Amino acid sequence: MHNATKLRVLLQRPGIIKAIGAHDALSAKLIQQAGFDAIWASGFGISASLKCVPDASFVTSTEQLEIERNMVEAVSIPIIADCDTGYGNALNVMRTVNDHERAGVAAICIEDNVYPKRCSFYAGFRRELIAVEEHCGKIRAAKVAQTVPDFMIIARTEALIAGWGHEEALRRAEAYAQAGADAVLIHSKSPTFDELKAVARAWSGRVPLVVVPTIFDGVTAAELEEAGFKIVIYANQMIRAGIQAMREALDVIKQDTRPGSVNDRIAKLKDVYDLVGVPQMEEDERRFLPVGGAQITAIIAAAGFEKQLLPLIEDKPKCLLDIKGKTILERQVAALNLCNIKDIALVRGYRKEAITLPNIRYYDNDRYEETGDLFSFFCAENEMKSRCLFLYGDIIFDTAVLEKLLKSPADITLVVDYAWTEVQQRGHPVPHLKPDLVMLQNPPGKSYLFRYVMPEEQNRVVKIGQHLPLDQAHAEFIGLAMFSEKGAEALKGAYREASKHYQAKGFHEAGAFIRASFTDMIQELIDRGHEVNCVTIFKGWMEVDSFEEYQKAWATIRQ
Ligand code: SPV
Ligand code: MG
Repeated sequence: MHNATKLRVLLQRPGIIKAIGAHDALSAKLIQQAGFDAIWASGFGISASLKCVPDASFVTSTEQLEIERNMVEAVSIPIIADCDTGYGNALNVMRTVNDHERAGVAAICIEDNVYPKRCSFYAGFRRELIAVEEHCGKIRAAKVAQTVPDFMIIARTEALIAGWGHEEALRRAEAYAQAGADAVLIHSKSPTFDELKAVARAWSGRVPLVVVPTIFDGVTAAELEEAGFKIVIYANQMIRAGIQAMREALDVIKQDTRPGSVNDRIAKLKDVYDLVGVPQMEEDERRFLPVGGAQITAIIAAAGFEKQLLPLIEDKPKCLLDIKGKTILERQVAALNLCNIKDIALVRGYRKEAITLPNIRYYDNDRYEETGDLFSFFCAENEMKSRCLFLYGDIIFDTAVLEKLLKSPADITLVVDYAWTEVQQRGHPVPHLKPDLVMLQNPPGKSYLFRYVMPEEQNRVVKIGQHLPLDQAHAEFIGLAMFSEKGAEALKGAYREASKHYQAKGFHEAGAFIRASFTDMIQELIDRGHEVNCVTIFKGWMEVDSFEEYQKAWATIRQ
C-alpha cells in the first residue's frame, strides 16, 4: 500500500491524526514505536540536525528528500513532507510532487511564503507572502502532476504569521482548497489557541484542517479535535528533546568523567541494537551467509619436523614450503578465507619463528619432537569452543573440498578420498607414505569410479588408522575434519579421559598417548559410540610428505 493510501485511510477514521516532527530515520522510527499515526518530515528539524543551520531554505530539496527517503525506509506509517515553498515556482512544484511520490511519501505541504523562506517563528524578519493566485497556481500544478491517486497536497498559509489577519487567512485557505488542495494548514504563532479557534470556527469545512500548535502549546489534542482540526503536527518537540537530552548527558560526563555516569539517562546499547534491526540482521546472517561464517575456527597443526624432507625444510617448517609462489600455509589460508573463515589458529613447533603470517593466532608445541599431531592440536584446546575445523599443515586442497565439508550437518565429519580405492584396485602404488585409511559403514560400489560424481549422502566411518588392513580400507582421510560445538565437546571430553587412562600406555596405533595422532583419537571416539561421519571426494587435494610429493605438487598445482 502506498504511503499516501495509508494517510487517506487514517483520514477516514474518526478522531484527530497525530503526526510528530522527525528529523531523521531514527527519530521517525521512535515516533512509530511510540504509536503515533504519522511523521512530519520537518524542515525546521532537518535544517537543525543535518546542517545546524536556520530553517530558511538553506537545506536543498535534494538533501531534504534524501532524509525523507531514509524515513520511508525506516517506518511504515505515512510521512508528510514539509516542502516549504515547494522549491520554486509552479513548475518546480510539479517536479517536487513526482519526486515525493516516487520516494514513497504520503503528502507534501507547501506554504505561501516567498522564497527563500524564513521559519514562521523567527522574530525581526520582514514577512512577505506570494500572491494568492501564484500559490493557487502551484496547487493546481501539483494536482495535475500527481500520479499516485491518494497523494495529498496540503496548502499552508502564513497569513496570520505575517499579521495579515483572520479574513486574509480564511480567504487564502478557501482559495487554496478551491484550487484543489486536499487539506489546509493555517499557521499561527499566537500565544493562545483562541486566534486559531476563531478561524476554525469560521472555516467552511471544504477540506480537512491541519494545525501546528508550537507557540500555543497548552492545547490538548482533544481540544484541537473539538475545534474542528483533523491533523495535529507536533512539529519540533522531538529535535528539542534531543538537544536537551544531549546537553544534560554532556554536562554529567564533563563533571564526572566516567562514561557510566550517564547510564541512567541514556538508552541501553541493546535498545539501540533493537532499534536499528540487529536481531533481524543476525537472523539473516544465519539464513543467507555462506556456511562457515565467523563462528568457525580453523585449527592447523603445523608443528612437526620430518627429516625425510631435509634439506627442503632446513630453515623453515613444512607448511612454509613454496609451491609456485605461494606457501602451503598461504594456500590453506586463502581457501579458508574464500569460504569466509577468517578465524584461524595455528600450532607451530619446528622453526616456529619462521611462521609470521598475519591474522592467525599462534600456539606453540615446543615438544614437537616427542609428540604427535593430537598433542599439537590440543595445544590450541582453547580454540575448540564452537564449530571448528582441524587441518593438517601439509595438505593443499581445492576450495570445493572445504565447501563440501562445511555443508555437513553432522557433529563430527572427516573428508575422505575414494581415489585411494581406485589406486588400489588398479594396482597402482600407494600414493602416500603413510595413508590414514578408513573403513566405511556403506562401502562404495564400483560404479562410482566411472561416474566421478560423489554421492551427496553422508557415510559413517567405522575404522581409521594407518595400520588398517588394505582389504578393509575404502578411502583415505585427507587430514581435514570438522567438529560441531557438540562434537568438539565430545572430543575434549574423550581427550581428557584418555590422557589420564592411557598416559603410560599405547593408544590405538600409537605406542604412547603423547605420540598419538589425530586419527587415534577419532578411533577412540568411534569406540566410545560417537558417530563419525564423512564427506567423500574424489581427488582434489594433495599432501606434501616427501620430496616426491613436493615435486608432484610443483608439477600439478597451477600458479
Ligand atoms: C517545520 O517543522 O519545519 C514547520 C513547522 O514548518 S513550524 O516550524 O512550526 O513552522
Ligand atoms: Mg517548515
